Amino acid sequence: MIYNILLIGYRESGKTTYINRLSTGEFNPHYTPTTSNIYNVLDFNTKNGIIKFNVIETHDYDNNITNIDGVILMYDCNFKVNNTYINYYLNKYKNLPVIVCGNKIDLGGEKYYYEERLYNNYNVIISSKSNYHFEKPFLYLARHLTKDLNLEFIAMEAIEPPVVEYVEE
Ligand SMILES: Nc1nc2c(ncn2[C@@H]2O[C@H](COP(=O)(O)OP(=O)(O)O)[C@@H](O)[C@H]2O)c(=O)[nH]1
Ligand SMILES: [Mg+2]
Repeated sequence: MIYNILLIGYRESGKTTYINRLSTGEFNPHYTPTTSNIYNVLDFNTKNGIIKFNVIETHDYDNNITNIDGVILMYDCNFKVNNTYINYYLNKYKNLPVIVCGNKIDLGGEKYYYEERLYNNYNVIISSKSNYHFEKPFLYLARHLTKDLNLEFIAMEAIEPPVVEYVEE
């Protein structure tokens, strides 16, 4: 099963970094503005098999991207969020699972951390730098899209190194 996920939110909130971290493990400390939509496929393993997400990152506030199954709405939790901005997307995608995701908690974020409560159970605080709760947005979407609220991700099985036999000569 493959689900189309829209990744949208504030500029520099860390959307590109987040997806790169999940797909390659890399953390890039430099900011490169994203100008066009970016597509990435991410796989998550569950006991029921692999779930694939086709993630579309966009900066286009009024985008008309269709066939979306779920939304990650990202902000930097070290800055106050603009509720009009958040509510615009919550309303636009009200028929879909939307996870509001405050990134960069490793920088402190104490001041605006309370925003977590504003959006109840569909807000999560993460850090792409420290990996804090960084699988949670996709877990939330996976649970709602498969309608299995107890779903858990399991680690991908590492490929075993080949067994080498040493023969004494
Ligand atoms: N400290 C910290 N910096 C981050 C984190 N995630 C992203 N960044 C930085 O934030 C900047 C903007 O990230 P980017 O992914 O390009 O933002 P985008 O515009 O939303 O795609 C970059 O300099 C990243 O290194 C994080 O969790 N913690
Ligand atoms: Mg970007």
